[in-house]
Amino acid sequence: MSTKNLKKRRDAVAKMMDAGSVMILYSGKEVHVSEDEYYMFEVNKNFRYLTDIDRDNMVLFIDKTGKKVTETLFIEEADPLMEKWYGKKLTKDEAKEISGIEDVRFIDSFDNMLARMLTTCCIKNAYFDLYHHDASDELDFNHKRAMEFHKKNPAVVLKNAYEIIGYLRMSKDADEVKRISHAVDMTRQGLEAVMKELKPGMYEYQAQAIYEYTIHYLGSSGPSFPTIAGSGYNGTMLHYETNRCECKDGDLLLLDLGSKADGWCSDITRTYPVNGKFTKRQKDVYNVVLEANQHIAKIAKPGMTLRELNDECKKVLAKGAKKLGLIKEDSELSKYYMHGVGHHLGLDVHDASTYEGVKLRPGCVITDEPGLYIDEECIGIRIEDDLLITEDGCKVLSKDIIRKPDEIEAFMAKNKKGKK
Ligand SMILES: [Mn+2]
Repeated sequence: MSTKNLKKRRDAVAKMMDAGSVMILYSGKEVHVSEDEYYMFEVNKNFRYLTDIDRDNMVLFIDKTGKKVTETLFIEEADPLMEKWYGKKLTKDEAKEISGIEDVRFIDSFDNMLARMLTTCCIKNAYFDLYHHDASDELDFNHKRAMEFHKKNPAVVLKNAYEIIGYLRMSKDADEVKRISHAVDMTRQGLEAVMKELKPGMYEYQAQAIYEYTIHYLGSSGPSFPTIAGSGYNGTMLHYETNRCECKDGDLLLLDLGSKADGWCSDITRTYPVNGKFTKRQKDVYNVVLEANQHIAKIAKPGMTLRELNDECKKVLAKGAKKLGLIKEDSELSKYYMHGVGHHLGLDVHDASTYEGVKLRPGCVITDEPGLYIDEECIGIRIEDDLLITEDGCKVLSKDIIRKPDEIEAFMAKNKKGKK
C-alpha cells in the first residue's frame, strides 16, 4: 500500500476534525479467552485504515490544536526476551516505512505527552473511535480508553472519530480496490476448486474445507467471515454456518464466502447444483434471482442509495415470484426475500458507512446479492457479486466468477469428464 495514499487518508481525517482537537486511535489489545489462550488479534479497523499496521498496543495521535496538524505513531518497544517467545515487534523504522508517519515514538511516553498537553495547551475536543454495533455489546478497547479519558478530563468534549473515518472509508482508493480485487480472485479460485469436486455425498464441511484450503494456499490470511455452505433446506437459512449435512443428489448448495487480502475482504455467493445439473424448477427460480442480480449491476451508479437499489431489486424479484407462482401481491415477497440487496465492503465485510440512505459515490464498493428462499421446496438461491461504483455506473469486480446456469453446468460437466 502506498504511503502516499495513507497520508491522503490521514490528511482527509485531519481536515474534517474541528480546530482545537486531538484524535486518539488505539490499535487495540489481544482479548483473553482462558488460561494462556487469547483470541486471534483483530486490529482496530480505523487504525489499520490510517496506518496499514495490524499490530496491538499502538496509538495513532493526530494533533489539530495548533496552526499545523501533526501526526505521531506510538509503538511498543521490543523486549528481546518476549520476542524469543512471541515473535518480532515492529521497529520504529519499519513502522515509519509502512505507515509513512515520520514521528514514531515508544508507547511508554504516550500518557506523559498527553498529560503535558492537557495542562499546557487547550484541547477542546478529543476524538476516539466510539463505534458500537449493539447497545448490549461489551465496550471495546478504544471505548474504555475514551471513558477513562472523559472521567479525568470532563472539560474536554468527546467526539466520535468513527463518523469521520466511516464516511471516508465508504469510498475506496486504488490501493483498496486492488486488495479487494485480489480477495475476489482468491474467492474465484476457491469456488472453482469446490465446483470441480462437488458431487452427491459430499458433506457441507468438505465443500468449506476445499474452499478454505484453496484461499489459504493462495496466501490469504483466511475467510473474511465464517463460511456458509448450506445444501437443500439449509440454503434457505440466511446465516447457516454449521455446515454438517450431506449434500444430496438433486439439491442445491449455497456457498456464501469470502477471503481476506492484506486485511481487505471479498464477499461472494454462488449456488450450485450438487449433481452438476439444475432441475427445471431450480433453474427457473435461479434465473429470477440472476435477473435481479444483473439488473442491479446495470443500474448501480453514483447518487443512488442502497435503499433505492433494494427497491429496484424487489420489483424484479416480485415480478419473477409471481411468475413462479409463489406470490400474488408484491407485498408477499418478504416471505421469500427478507434481506437487503447489498452493503458496503472493504476492511469490514459489512463495511463502515454512515447510513443506508447516504448516496453512493465513485469508489464505493458494494455487494449485489438478491436471493429467493423457498423453504417448502428446499430451494435457497442467492447470487452475490462485488461492485465498484465508478463515475457513471459500476464495474463488477467479480465478473470472472461464473454465474449463469449453463456456464456452471458446463464447468462441472467438463471436470467430471476430465476425471475419467
Ligand atoms: Mn454479503
